[in-house]
Amino acid sequence: MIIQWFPGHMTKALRMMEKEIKVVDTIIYVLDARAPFSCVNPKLNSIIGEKPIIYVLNKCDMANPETTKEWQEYFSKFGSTCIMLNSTESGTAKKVESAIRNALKAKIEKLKLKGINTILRAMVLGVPNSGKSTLINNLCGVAKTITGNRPGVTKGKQWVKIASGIEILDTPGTLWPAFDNNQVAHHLAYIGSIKEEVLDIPSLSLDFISDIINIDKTILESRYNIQIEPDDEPIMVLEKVCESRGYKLKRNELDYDRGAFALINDFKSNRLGKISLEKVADIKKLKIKDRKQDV
Ligand SMILES: Nc1nc2c(ncn2[C@@H]2O[C@H](COP(=O)(O)OP(=O)(O)O)[C@@H](O)[C@H]2O)c(=O)[nH]1
Ligand SMILES: [Mg+2]
Repeated sequence: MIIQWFPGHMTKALRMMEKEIKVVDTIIYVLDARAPFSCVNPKLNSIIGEKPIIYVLNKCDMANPETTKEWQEYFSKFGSTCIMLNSTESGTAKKVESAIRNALKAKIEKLKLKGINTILRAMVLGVPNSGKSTLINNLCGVAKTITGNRPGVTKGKQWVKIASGIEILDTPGTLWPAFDNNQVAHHLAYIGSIKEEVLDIPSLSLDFISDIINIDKTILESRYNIQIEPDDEPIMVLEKVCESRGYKLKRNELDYDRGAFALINDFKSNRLGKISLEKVADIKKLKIKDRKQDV
């Protein structure tokens, strides 16, 4: 299944980022820990330029902890730092705040010598559904202060004060016009970064079955109480899921669509356990070009 999704509002968002980047001191790059490499948007490289980057491996509660640790080491080499977060958990804000202050230490020191107490500005970037807004809400806590639109820029975009001297800008999730490869597009679809309406879920679920079996077939066996044989085609696995769950139509036919949606939703809702779709060792396999992070 070929996946493509780059609606017009994303081009608009990229333009907004291009404008705003001028007043930004650092980038907070939110990646879904389950597929961090696929979350790196090659379109953003030229916008970010040389600004320091704080990578956030978000949703780390949904990913394999050892794999996430490897990704943390990997991304630390490219950014100022890389932190692992569960943005739905309170108290994670401190990690981000100190990462910002660390990334901008030199600037703060320099201005302090001149007696200036500057405001540090960070722009939050990431693919749709990576958890940008959740992270910002967490950072704001109860003391959410909307500082209002900055003059001369698009309406609706707001800088939010998160701590003394730190302001953050949320941005709409952005993808890129053509996916580097179809595996990347599939990972983005599984983690919910691509609008469901443009996806053929029954067909996606077959690719998903084959990808999950490659990681560990017992994930599906234990969740659906089924037995997967080595030569089972994905469609046979889907049938087993439908049988086991009792997803039937009239005349006892299997309800394939229901089974397909159940599989995809179970992954999205973390009901299949902590799964990382990508490992650092897979980068060569993903054959992703045109990225700062390419090895
Ligand atoms: N389990 C878990 N869920 C998260 C985390 N961060 C965000 N979410 C969920 O992911 C979904 C998308 O989050 P949202 O902040 O709207 O993403 P955005 O599109 O990047 O702004 C929401 O259902 C959040 O509750 C996290 O760290 N762990
Ligand atoms: Mg959002």
